[in-house]
Amino acid sequence: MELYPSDFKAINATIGKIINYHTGIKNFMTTLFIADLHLNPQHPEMVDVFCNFIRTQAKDVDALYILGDLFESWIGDDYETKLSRRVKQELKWLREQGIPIYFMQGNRDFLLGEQFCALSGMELLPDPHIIYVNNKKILLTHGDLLCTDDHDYQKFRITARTPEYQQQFLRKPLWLRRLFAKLLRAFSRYRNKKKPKEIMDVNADAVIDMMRKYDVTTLIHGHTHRPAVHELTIDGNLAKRFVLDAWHSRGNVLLCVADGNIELHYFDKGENHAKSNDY
Ligand SMILES: [Mn+2]
Repeated sequence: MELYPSDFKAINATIGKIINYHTGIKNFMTTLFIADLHLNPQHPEMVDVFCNFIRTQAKDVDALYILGDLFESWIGDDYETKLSRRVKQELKWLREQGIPIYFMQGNRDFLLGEQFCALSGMELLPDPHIIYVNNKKILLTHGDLLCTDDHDYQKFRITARTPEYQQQFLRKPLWLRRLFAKLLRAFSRYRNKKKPKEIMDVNADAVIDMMRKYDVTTLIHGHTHRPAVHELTIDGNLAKRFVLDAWHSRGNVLLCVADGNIELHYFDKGENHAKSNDY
């Protein structure tokens, strides 16, 4: 009888499953968090990094959380592009491997809705949202809600998140939506350049208010593109705020591992779990 490498892999996987079933030990106890990938057709190399991340790092974990701005822009689930099709296929593949995928909308892709989520095997989460990982209570948010010093943006956010605004926008023809998104992006880039840098970060009181409201000592978010672990004290308790980085020229993922530790890892295409020192 001749055995092929793929046979060995299948046998190994089966034996692993049998052992895990009988011992009750799972060999994967890791939850992944990513945000701010800003995938767009102008940077196909980052789409490759994402696909490679899905096929390697994400395929053996407990769950994958995408905390917003997966796409640089999103004008409706009915607008399919080469990029959105590829991302959908990758996510669907991951879901078929048994990995639950959760998606929270960002400020760029807040129109990504139930339809795309269903087709790609993702569950849509509200923002903010509480989860429990390895008995640790964690609050998840994209991060833009915390930037309360940016009054113009918060005003726009309230309007843009109403069903009326969204329905009205989604009823427009695709060419008009595309044009609108382009103009909006140009305006926001121009405005953001003029805004002081502090305004673009989270407001310290907004962070404490949200963590107190949800009674948590762990918060994970993205949006600001300022990766860090912030330690703070809330009502006498030590709390931590984990901030993800954007996927500028490489990917990054927060790993919540079995012992409750949360670590940030950077990686390029083909590189797995290359731990970074700059976090
Ligand atoms: Mn964002």
